[in-house]
Amino acid sequence: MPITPTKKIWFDGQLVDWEQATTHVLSHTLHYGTGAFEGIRAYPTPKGPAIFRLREHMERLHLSCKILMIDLPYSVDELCDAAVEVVKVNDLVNGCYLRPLVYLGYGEMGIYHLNSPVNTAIAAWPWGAYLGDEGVANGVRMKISSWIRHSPVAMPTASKTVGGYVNSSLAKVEAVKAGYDEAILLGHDGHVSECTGENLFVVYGSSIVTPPPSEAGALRGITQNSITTIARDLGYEVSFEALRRDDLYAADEAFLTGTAAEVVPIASVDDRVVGAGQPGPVTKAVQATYFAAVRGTEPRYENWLTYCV
Ligand code: PPE
Repeated sequence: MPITPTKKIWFDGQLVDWEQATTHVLSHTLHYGTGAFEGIRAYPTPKGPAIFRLREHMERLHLSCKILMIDLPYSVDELCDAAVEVVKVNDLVNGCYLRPLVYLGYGEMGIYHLNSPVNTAIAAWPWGAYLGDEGVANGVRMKISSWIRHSPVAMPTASKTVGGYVNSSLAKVEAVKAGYDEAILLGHDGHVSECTGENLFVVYGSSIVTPPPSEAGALRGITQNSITTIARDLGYEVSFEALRRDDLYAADEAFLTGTAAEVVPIASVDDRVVGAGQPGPVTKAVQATYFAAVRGTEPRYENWLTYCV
């Protein structure tokens, strides 16, 4: 999806012009993929723009770096302050997507990375619905990928590692080329893991099930966590259980969750229509509450917002 440039990017502690936030071709992460990133959204609220679950995202960035043995030189508080500054300085009053990136820069070549300089950037720009407005409203067509998710013994799946997204790109391109909107990846043991940039939920009646991130080799999604809380608050039962491919075909409803994608109904999986092929009542209820929470119109979840005013 195209990027709409804004004015400033936070780069190693300074606000620099958008065009100046560049790196050398011999930056370590470009060659070996050892780096970590986040995806965060800010939304307009009645009290001004607010970033959703900012602290949790910056904590996960720290965890990703710890796992990769990258010494992130900014604290969670400093990164949170920087993110707020980026939203403010770019006048992103209608909301935006924020992309923090920690990468290894220019200095050394060779796989051993502990002597490479660490660079940290936070960019932000307006970004629409990742899987399209039509997908958010009416659902997306999913395909089980021929690529399996990384085995957690091959890649640390709890870390949002730059290089790990090669697996996602392969699956995404395969699905789109085959005429679908998005891919679902099975894990190394054949259980459902996650999508290329989203977690997945299925609904049986009024019971909601999602794969346990650690066992499934999936990212521990912050949206997955928000939806679990919201659904339980709405009175639904939510459990973390391993799912097989045919459990998806048997579902009454299904949806995916992620910061970029938000909450998107699944219309079909491998051309098997999910439920009635239209977003079901449980999906619609959690989706509506999620959109109210991020937009600051559901007071119960106001502590998830960091105002940028
Ligand atoms: N799984 C993967 C593999 C993943 O990349 C994401 C986020 C999630 C699950 C959901 O996590 P959370 O955002 O905390 O609910 N993917 C980010 C990057 C997407 C992209 O394509 O780029 C995002 O949604 O910002």
